[in-house]
Amino acid sequence: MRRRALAALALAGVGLAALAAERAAATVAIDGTRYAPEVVTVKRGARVTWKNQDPFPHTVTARGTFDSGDIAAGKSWTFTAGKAGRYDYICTLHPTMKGTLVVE
Ligand SMILES: [Cu+2]
Repeated sequence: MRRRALAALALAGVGLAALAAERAAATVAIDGTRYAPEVVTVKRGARVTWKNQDPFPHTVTARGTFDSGDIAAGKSWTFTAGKAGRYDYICTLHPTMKGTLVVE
């Protein structure tokens, strides 16, 4: 019985660790000339990675805050969200592409 309770506690610990990791990192796909999801919310200090799945380059650009430069086809770019705020960004190559990063 005691062993079973300990096993349950260990599993709960793994769940919490997974949750913490989820808050510490997020991924945004760039696919079909769109960011998916368009709005992503993370905790301060989280690493956010954009993965370009299109066969041509894109950027992730929030003027004055962050700018990936060209992300080639199949490549990714990671930004560490250091400051709380709401950051609207675009792709400078396709300015109709819009996304928002919310840092809590
Ligand atoms: Cu683009």
